[in-house]
Amino acid sequence: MENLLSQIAAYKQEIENTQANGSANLEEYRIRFLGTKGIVKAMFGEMKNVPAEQKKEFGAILNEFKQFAEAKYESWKASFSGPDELTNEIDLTLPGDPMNLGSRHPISLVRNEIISIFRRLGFSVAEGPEVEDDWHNFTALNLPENHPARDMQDTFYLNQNPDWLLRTHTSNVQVREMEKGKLPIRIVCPGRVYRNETISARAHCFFHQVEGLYIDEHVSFADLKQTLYFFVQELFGRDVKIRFRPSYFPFTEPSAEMDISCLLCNGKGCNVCKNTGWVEILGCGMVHPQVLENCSIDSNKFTGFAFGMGIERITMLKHQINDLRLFSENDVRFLQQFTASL
Ligand code: 2NM
Repeated sequence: MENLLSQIAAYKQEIENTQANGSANLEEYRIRFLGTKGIVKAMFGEMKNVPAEQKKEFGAILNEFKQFAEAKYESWKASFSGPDELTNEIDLTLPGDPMNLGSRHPISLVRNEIISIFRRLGFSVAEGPEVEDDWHNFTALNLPENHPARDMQDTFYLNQNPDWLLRTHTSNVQVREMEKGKLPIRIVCPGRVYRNETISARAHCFFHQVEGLYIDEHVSFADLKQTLYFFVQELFGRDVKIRFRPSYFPFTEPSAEMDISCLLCNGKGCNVCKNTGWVEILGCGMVHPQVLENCSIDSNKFTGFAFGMGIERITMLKHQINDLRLFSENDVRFLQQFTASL
């Protein structure tokens, strides 16, 4: 009995000295003193070795010891309220796991680059519908009723209503801007366009364009040349040279195609420029007076220039990509090669 009492006193001293500094600790304490194989249980087990006349006294001491151990446990546990307990399990100062970001599509990157150059020249961005009516895609743009571009072969018409189609260029946006009647107009129109073509390395049923339009009093072909020269110098570098070749579009008069000196061979001749030293990058011209009149703009007072380019074509030149289909297959091994510089 004396022996047991001094043991209990020693345990009480131990409990008194135990410092609360974590939930792992707390659990250790619970198992050591209050667990099914713990000290309190073991001391109660000693009861059978105590002489009968001392059992009552020893029982009271044991109960007091048990309550003491339990009270210590409860007060200690209460001192760890939720979040504090968590901080012992997780180091909140550790850096997070890095998230894998995707990369921008090369078409988006080049489109953004083109837009930012024209923004610096005072152009703003305009957008419009991809499902368009005949007027905004063709008629207003001076495409005669029997023009080959209207052929079923080239244009996707909607089954429900043959007056509706998928736009074949983003000029529909420019028509809509002109119809608003607010002049001057200085816009670029980026967007997706559709043509009914057999898919190959050089043709697809959809692709992307940026078209531009500038209408004001006294806008001249010289303005067109200087604007586009600045544009290609910004996009391809100061050393790039340009040339214009006469061309034909129903919506411009005069019309031209613009070439730049070949980036790959510096004009010496290679397979990209087919040994000519030049590569075509866009079509352009002075907006046809009939187009202005179709949009209720006085063609005696106002003139304008317009241009259009394929983003795929420019991206292919910039990155030496030889198959148009790569842009729509979305193979990450292709897409990851283009970092978001813009
Ligand atoms: C091109 C080439 C030349 C053009 C013309 C117009 C509008 F609406 F002003 F008449 N928009 N885009 C144009 C002119 C487009 O793409 C090769």
